[in-house]
Amino acid sequence: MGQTIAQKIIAAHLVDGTPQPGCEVGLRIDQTLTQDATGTMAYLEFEAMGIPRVRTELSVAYIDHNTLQNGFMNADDHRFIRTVAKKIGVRYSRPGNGICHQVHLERFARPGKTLIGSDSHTPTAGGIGCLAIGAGGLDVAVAMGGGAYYIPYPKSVLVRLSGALRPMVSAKDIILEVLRILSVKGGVGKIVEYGGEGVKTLTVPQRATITNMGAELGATTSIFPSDEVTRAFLKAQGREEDYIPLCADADAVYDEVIDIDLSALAPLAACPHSPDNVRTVRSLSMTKVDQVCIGSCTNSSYTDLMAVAAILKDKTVCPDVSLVIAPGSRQVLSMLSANGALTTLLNAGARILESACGPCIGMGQSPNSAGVSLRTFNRNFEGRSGTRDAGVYLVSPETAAASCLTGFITDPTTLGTFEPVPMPEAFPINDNMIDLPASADEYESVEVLRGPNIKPLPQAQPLTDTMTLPCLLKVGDNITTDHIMPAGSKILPYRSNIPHLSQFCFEVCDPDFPARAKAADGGFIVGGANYGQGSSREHAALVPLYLGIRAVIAVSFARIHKANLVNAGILPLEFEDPADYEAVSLGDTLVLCGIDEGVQNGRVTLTNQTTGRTFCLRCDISSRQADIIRAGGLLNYTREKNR
Ligand code: MIC
Ligand code: SF4
Repeated sequence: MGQTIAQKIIAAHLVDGTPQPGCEVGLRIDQTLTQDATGTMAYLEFEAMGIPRVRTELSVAYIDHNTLQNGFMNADDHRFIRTVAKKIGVRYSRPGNGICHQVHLERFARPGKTLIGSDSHTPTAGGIGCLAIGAGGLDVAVAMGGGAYYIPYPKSVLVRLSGALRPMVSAKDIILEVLRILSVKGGVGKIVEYGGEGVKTLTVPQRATITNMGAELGATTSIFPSDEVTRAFLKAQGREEDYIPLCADADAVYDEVIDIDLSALAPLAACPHSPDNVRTVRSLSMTKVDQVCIGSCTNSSYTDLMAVAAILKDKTVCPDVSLVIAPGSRQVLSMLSANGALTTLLNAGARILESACGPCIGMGQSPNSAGVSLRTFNRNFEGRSGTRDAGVYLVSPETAAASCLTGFITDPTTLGTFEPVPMPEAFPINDNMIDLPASADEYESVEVLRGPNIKPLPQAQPLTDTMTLPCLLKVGDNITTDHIMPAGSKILPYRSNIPHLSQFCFEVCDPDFPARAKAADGGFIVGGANYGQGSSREHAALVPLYLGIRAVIAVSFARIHKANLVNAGILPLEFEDPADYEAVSLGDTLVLCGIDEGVQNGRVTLTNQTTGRTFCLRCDISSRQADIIRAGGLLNYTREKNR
């Protein structure tokens, strides 16, 4: 039987397990990336493992999330990451050099390689044919140390593209269409592959927009073939030698096939507050707009911003609208500056932000009260922008640009046609903002500089066979890691200070939760379907651990968060019958029985002491994960194994 692209890369990197659905497989990891909001923790964890130098082919530390530098905390964290990276053998992409996924795509990602990153949008590199997966910081630390990365062997989905996009319809509209079809839960446990005749009409940055937002499907990753378009992009980035061709076998078998005719697509928007709440832009044309933000790892490439410049040329942004633009990398920004497009954007009234995540993660530019914000980003979860009652719409750069001129959500195809922006044959290459690590002879003398904001990691409690504890929080479906552990300019600087972060845990859902949890001295969280969707931040597990959470009982989990719970030593349990979710209320006393065996055989009994009802929970973890839970988390487990 033929193989899919992902199956080929997995087979070439398999170090443990059986490659079939339902089994867990361990993969050798060629490359890792971290960003600063998750990186501090990942490097502290790497240090705690006692391995002196990284053992990957390439590891890069990016600084792109925490760049406001309000107070000393961010600057201290940057300095820690810079010095620790130098010591342990990691390249360091300085603040200002760009967003991790954009820079990695430009300078490092390679077809056929495996990459894990402590950021959920690591699959961006799937646009170049790399098997790129988002993971918690601890998993990245283990991979940096040469350990395997484990995933449940995924099912495969083929999205078969035909035709070509009409002018002013863009890659963002393709992935929004996939989200409309599959929903934010539709990709869980699956790898989404793109194929069909339409693939060759898409550039690498367009492909990367699509694989980037595959994270919003909950997919393990998304991947495109590596073809002549890939070769041309690598050549333009001065690294044609990184090219290898890669495609699925003609007789590859997929679990699911979705057909999309690119020529039939219209501009789409994801409406508040979920990336799968998709409607046509045309149907939203009466919606008045307060803010437009262009950028993020989804849509801030050179061609994206050139398309925006073409639309804004010799025009002025509507007076009611604030337009901000964050170019994805210094390479992009310098190209816009060299060819005059930056002046076009400035003359139109754009406010230019540094090449970083910025408003995407609530680092400034929160919309006005009840404001409508159009963003070319990938997430529009409630409160993520920093304004709780704002409505964020996710759109393409073309729709964003058209709308900031009219002040209403505007279908860009109504503007007439513009010359398509060609892909450059050669990008200007300048890696002087990527510092190389110390050599094998020098690294021992490098001093790692730490700031006072770095606090110790919380420790998991030993597992007991029975736990009798209260339900400290009950939440609904599709709870995101932004609900569990919000980010934003007030909170993000404390990513290496779990005690401080804990005050904000579940702030959007129930601000009393942290105090209640502390007073209770241990308890459980009950959640609905797709609990923990969104980011890879392991803080969404470490902070509940610090607050005494011993198990999360949910209808179902998002992949990365479930792994992070296990890595932190928290039991992830699922209702065998989803209807039993209704049988637990906030404050009920819950008794979990048979945990010792349950982590091994997959079943734990729950008795609700308050109501007298008893029912079954699934403990759907691998035997490796059971050992991790027993050891009190992945760090202890890895230390024990390395002893
Ligand atoms: C995000 O987009 O939510 C983030 C911020 O990039 C996160 C990582 C983090 O929380 O630091 C992600 O996507 O993993
Ligand atoms: Fe940064 Fe936003 Fe991309 Fe996350 S989604 S990496 S915050 S740009």
